[in-house]
Amino acid sequence: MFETSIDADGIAVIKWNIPDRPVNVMNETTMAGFRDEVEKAIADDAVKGVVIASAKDDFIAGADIDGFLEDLSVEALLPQFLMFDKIGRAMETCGKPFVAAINGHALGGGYETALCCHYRIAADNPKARIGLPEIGLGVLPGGGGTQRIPRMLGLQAGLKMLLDGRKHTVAQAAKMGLVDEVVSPEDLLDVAKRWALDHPDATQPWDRKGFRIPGGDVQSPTGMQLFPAANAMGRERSFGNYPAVQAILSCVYEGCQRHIDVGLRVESKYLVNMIRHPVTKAMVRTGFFEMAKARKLKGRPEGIPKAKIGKLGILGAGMMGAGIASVSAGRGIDCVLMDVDRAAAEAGKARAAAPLEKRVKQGRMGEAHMAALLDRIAPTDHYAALDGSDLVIEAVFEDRAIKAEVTKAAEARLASDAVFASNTSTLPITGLARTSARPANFIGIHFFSPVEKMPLVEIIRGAGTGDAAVALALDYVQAIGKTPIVVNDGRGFFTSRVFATYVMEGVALLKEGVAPALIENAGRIAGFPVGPLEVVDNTSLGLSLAIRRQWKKDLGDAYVGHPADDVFELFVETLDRPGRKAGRGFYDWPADGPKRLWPELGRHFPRAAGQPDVEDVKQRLLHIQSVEALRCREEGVVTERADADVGSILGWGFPMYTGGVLSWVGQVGAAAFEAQCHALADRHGPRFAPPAEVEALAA
Ligand code: T1G
Repeated sequence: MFETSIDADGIAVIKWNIPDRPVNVMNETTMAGFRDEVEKAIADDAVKGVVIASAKDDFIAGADIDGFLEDLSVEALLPQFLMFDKIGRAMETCGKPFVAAINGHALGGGYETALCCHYRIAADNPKARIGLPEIGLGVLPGGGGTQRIPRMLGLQAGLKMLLDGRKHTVAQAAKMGLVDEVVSPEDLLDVAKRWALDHPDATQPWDRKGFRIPGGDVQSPTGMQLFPAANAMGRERSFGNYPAVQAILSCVYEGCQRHIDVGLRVESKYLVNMIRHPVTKAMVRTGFFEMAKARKLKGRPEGIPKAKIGKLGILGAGMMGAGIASVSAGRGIDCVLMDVDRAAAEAGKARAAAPLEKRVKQGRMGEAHMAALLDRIAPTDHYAALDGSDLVIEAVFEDRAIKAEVTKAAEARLASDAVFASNTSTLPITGLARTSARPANFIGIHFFSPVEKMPLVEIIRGAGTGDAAVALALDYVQAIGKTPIVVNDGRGFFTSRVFATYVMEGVALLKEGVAPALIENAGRIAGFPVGPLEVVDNTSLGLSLAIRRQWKKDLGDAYVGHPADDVFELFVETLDRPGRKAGRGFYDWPADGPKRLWPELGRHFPRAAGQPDVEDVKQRLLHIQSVEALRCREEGVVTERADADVGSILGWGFPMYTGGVLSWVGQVGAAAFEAQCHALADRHGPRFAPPAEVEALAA
């Protein structure tokens, strides 16, 4: 686990090298081993100083997240963190200099180990990330981070770093003062040893007489101004959905008023509570493990060689087609961007260039890089240019006839193993594949807008889609650096179908006379990026109306109406308020000012006498989506809970504290969720009635 050596000058180097783990992680076993090495070095009179280093590519990746999903007791957890605190204080106060030689990732407890050293030297490794990302896992920097960072950076800068949870590059870390020096990788160990030799009496600032927190203590005027504001900002960002925000504020507020030894105990107790919290379990399971598995294509069909996408054809140079071209060319894929005529194709290429030009202006991309990327996008108006494409994605109008025409013409140019994909957001793939000469190579690859920003891609298997096409689609999504989920066919697939229920429920609430502001704020307080009415303004009421009408036409008598249907008709056909593009929908969207809810909403939907509680509205907006996701699971549209959870969080911002749209059922408790949904169904209609096997479907 540790390779310790002592050189002729008496400098001990303790190298982390945890066996059978891809990175160095901290758990009960490895921390006990580290404690033994540190205690030996401190006790050995021949040792004049100590360098903490790593034999792996990373330095230390922090606490062993594998253990976070176990149901550990306070009695099992607390001693581990108190032990780490003891090691850290021994390193700081034993009278020998400790230096951290940070060769790679130093995250969470890994960076906190470096914080217990008197000096931190980082190798200028562009891949390395340094920071305290714990809040992103639902926990807090409990290895001393909440006590040492504010004492090192000051309360305000310290709180910002702890609440941001960012993983910084070495350059950023040096600029912030998180590391003291940056050297070349080959010089790292020597410079670290030299520092230890040159600083035999090193001490930590907080161990020096008269130490004050830079910028003012907690009870100073600065501190007293800071915490109320920090509290309010914390609440505003999290609406209380993320307990770690409050816990971090409390650790800093309570711990930094006391001696660091006491502060560290305060912190350990908050950490243990956070590790055991259901929100942490949900965030770690979905936000760390499931998303990593999705990025690593865990569901990829077996035995199919990796596909290399050398050439991509894109049909339709509109916003989506241009975005697909931009992200694909950005990852080195040659793209043919086709539209009805050359001018339209060129306009599409210009559309693809726009976000890149913005990045060049911001200094985030070089001119040459942008030019090289754009050179990979070839605008065209003829199908022959598609020859040699490994994959073609159509992003033409949501019109079956147009899609059929381009499918036939494009397939005629493709090799037998090339794949044809539709970027349709709602039309069933199986139906579209009927116009394909090669249904086994026909698949859905559904991007989200804006393509450059949205991390999720939904891959949809039609009834005839073959494994080779699924594997190629997955390899393509991985190649462009996005996260895929794989779902089976159905109207609206998984994402469009479930997300639509959020919007529709918001409109149903409006129609019932619930205050529009209450609806919108409840959506945000539940954790969604924007309220349901704003979502439909952005995506356009006209589109919602058209989709609902298409469903009605396709389903005939099987169509189940929704209270929102006639609201869309009213707004689009009577009131001429189709949405944000027109400057008016449920909101007014003035060109020169902030949006505001249309003041006339109350005239069309008179305010109900008894307004629901915000918790009731939150529950309706969350549960309606989980019920629809359960139905998707029951119908086999999604077969893995992880696809539903990852797809909901990355696809439309389902709040991370829930763990995702299906995990939310588990967090509420399947029995309680079922009872609440039946009560909602009694009050608001059968759309809330959950499928029979809630517990099994949510598991
Ligand atoms: N615990 C357990 N496994 C980990 C791990 C960790 N901390 N970090 C990485 N792995 C595994 C990962 O699951 C994968 O396994 C393999 O290593 C490669 O990871 C007390 C409480 C370090 C930047 O948040 O950010 O410390 O899939 O594919 O893209 O205050 O992993 O191969 O089987 O992601 O090069 C804080 C989390 C913990 C760091 C590397 N630490 N890890 O990224 O490789 S909380 C973190 C990462 C804490 C203290 C608190 C990244 C990485 P497998 P990978 P990568």
